[in-house]
Amino acid sequence: SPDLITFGETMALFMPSEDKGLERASQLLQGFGGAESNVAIGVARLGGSVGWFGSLGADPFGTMIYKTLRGEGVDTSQVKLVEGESTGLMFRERVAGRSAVHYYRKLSAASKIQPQDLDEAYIRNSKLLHVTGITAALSSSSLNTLRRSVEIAKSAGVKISFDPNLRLKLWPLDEARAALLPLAAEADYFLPGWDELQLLYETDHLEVVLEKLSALKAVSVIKGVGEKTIILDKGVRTEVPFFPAKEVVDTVGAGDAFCAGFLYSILKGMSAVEAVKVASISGSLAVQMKGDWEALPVWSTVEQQLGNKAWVER
Ligand code: KDG
Repeated sequence: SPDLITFGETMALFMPSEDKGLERASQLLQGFGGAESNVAIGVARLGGSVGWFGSLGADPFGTMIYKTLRGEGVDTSQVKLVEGESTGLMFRERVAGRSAVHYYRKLSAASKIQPQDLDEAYIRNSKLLHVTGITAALSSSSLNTLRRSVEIAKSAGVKISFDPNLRLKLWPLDEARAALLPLAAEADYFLPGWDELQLLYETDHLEVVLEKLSALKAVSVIKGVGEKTIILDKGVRTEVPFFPAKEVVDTVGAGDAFCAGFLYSILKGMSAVEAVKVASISGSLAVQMKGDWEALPVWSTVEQQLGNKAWVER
């Protein structure tokens, strides 16, 4: 198996080619995106060994996703292209400077994934399983599959990484909280955003949240506390400033790029703090192009930036 395994839903993505909302657009750009496959592409570009799986429809969009992931060097041996099922779709637009997403994913092939679809040996023989709260939100069978994958990983000593990826378009906050907090408790690496933590823990007091996170076994990496990342590792707290982005074109996918840099580095044996530096560079480069994963960097690009003297750990 690859060192890192992740799974979830990947959808075809359409967005207006001009700076117009969907209502007025005459042309759409076609791509694809999915939090977990974004991470997988990011890790593969950096040179890591990674596999992504999930169900796709046996339709042109499923084929596009499958072939592109393979081309990016992601192991797709466990991907299923399901005959008679559809690949989920999403449309994104910028209206009045704000990004909005419209999902067409109910009853998609991915949301019908079942625990029986998991290849246990594939998970057991990996080093790290990365899952996100989007998979938890898709359907009860998808949530059960996620829980089962975590069980399999744990029983085999495979480490677990968890990004809550809270999507309130997919489920109500109460339900999300009830499903996601227990998953955070199972994780070895917990990678939430500060905005998500405030909703999950119902407080905007950083110290209160840090106290709660200290009770978890995970190394917690909190993205976007102001312009920095806070790392909480066995009670020790470290802050790393965000790597400055030259130009911000599209922030969607920045969190996934961050995860990719972090997980790649952890698998290389780096400390959590060093891994966050790589993550921060990867996240900052990813926002400089349209699309979720297109701008994800290769290792040599990250390495050049690591030598950037103007950017120091505080
Ligand atoms: O992290 C970016 C994702 O939000 C995007 O690729 C779409 O996976 C996605 C989702 O379900 O929102």
